[in-house]
Amino acid sequence: MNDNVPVVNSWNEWDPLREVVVGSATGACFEPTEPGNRPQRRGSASGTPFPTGPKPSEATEKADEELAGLAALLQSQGVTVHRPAPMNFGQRLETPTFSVENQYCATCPRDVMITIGNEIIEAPMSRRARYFEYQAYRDIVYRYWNADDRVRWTTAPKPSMSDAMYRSDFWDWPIEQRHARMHSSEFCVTQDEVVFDAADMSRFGRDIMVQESMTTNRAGIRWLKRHLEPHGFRIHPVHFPLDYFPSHIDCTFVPLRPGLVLTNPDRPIESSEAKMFLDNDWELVDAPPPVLSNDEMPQYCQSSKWLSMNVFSISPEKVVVEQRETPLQDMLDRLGFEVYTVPFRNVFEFGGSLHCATWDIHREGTREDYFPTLTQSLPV
Ligand code: DAV
Repeated sequence: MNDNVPVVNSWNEWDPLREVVVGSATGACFEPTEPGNRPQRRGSASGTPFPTGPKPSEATEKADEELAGLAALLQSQGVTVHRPAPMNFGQRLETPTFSVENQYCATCPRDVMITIGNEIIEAPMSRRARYFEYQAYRDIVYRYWNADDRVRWTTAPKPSMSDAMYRSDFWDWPIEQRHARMHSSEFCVTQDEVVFDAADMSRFGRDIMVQESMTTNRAGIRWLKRHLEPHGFRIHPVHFPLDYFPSHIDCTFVPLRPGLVLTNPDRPIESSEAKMFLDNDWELVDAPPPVLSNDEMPQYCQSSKWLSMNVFSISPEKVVVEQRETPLQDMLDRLGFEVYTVPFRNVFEFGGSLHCATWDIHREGTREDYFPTLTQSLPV
């Protein structure tokens, strides 16, 4: 690696990948019902109670096999892969402001950890069961932090996660009420404390998109603005008004290389927010329909069928897509990408697909300005 570049260095979602963390399903528990989350079974079992406690070893073993397959593919591309430390997710949490029966897993580092240039940020998180998830990555963070004093490390303020932080009736709102209230971005977390999950961010060099969602509130976006803008970044809140349950941006708006974003046809970006992309000659290309319907997703999976577009870039030319998503593979092939595939459906019930299950720590490249019209419009 080039000695002049800090060991932590990742400015966008697509530059050539050198070091990454791939999550693990080992020791995972079912996500508990809590004010920030109401897990439901899918398909014919919907309506029957959601299981609690540790996931069966058969499920975690199948997911771990697929995660190992992703790790092996990345290694074969010359990428250094790290894995999270084991944690006891079955442990009940009792804190001064909340308690929860068990924790979740370390399958989706993307939700908790983010690299912004030479800085690692640990997100506050929005759910009780995920409050301590950052601990699975602390050994990794310390290794980088000890190795290079140019590495910045920030842990964002932890919210109380007390009952008052949530709108407890959110999950029962009828769809009309949800529609009416989402235009003021009212979801299950209130605006009183700083709340964000790292996966609501998408990095485009100087510019970072942050989705306002069930997992990221306006105070969270304000915190990111105040923290990052003095260091030369621009934070852009983004909204996808047809998504009634927005959580994490990476099944909705997925940049693949400079000038190209994979978009979700069910969830177009707010038109005023599309402007900066169109003004700077970015193409927004809709993903094809996913192979599975929402009802066909694995029974305990809480994500939508749009996990199909949760792809992971090895470089601006190479992208990893879930093995059975052939319509998307064909489209990316036509767009000039070299498409790599791995089976990953057994990971879905652990919180996501390929982008969710990774956290890139080192990509080649530097911070670039992909939106020159924004810079030109700055006062001189
Ligand atoms: O579309 O269901 C899932 C994101 C998982 N981390 C969706 C978003």
